[in-house]
Amino acid sequence: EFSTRSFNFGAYHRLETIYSWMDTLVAQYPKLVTKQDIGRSYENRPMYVLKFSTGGNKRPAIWIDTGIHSREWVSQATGVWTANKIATDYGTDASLTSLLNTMDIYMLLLANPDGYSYTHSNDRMWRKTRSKNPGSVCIGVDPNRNWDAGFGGPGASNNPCSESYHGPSAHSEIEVKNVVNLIKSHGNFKSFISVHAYSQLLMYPYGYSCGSVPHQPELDSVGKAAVQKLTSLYGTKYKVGSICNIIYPASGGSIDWSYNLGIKYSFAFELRDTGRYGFILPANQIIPTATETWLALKHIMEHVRDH
Ligand code: ING
Ligand code: ZN
Repeated sequence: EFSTRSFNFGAYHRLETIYSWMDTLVAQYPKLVTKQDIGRSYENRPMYVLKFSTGGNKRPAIWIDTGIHSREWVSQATGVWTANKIATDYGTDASLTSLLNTMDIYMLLLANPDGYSYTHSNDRMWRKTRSKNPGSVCIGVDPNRNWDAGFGGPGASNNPCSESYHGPSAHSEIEVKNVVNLIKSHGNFKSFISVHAYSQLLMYPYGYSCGSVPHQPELDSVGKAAVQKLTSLYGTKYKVGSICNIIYPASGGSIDWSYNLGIKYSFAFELRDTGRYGFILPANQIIPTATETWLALKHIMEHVRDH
């Protein structure tokens, strides 16, 4: 219905628009991009992963998810821009091209599709999934407290009405389970990057503990170098550190789970801004945010490729 050339990357779009844009991207770059159905959401929406691959079988891979919290709209919008950037730069950007000659990139642009739909139809500030909680009138689980990593520990709530409700059990949320299944069955992910907003942070594990992970020095130096590149573009300032030390204790987060599974290069971004607009970041900041973030993503991916 539209070519990727006429798509407005500087606007926030509804779920259906993003899903149909994904089809045009696949149609335009069929040798590079495929769409994989990883299962359904609680409300039965499909969950699609874009796979960027130049061949091979289960090559070492990089995971990027956006929109696990539905109200963080600049995350999903950055994901869309980034997917387009990967497709258009392959073959012209030497660094990205060499990366894709040995590795695959997987992107889940709408990690919480029910929540995203709800932020358009009912409540712009919805964060959680939309699953029913038996015995409670409150809806939804925090999908970034639901992973099997310190599940139910500090920084998560056992109250279904809380914005950080961890859910009845680890991976109770089908949206989380679908990702867990893909990552585990693939078995060759080297990096797991989850994109949130806002606060301008680049974080590594752990959230469930304030102690250092074994690879803390390497993750910290990769993160700092990535952020230096991000800042070089427009001067946007970022802080780097472990989740627990730099933001707050948070158990059951996705990158703690991926790190404990053996995916060393596990990172989480908090994109713009620092609170002036917060979740309601004006659309004219989407492209600048995505463009600067790309420099950091590329730095991390290059480090993963070369190590
Ligand atoms: N912040 C994240 C949250 O889930 C985070 C911070 C990231 C915690 C990664 C744990 C792991 O609370 C937002 N804004 O959602
Ligand atoms: Zn978030």
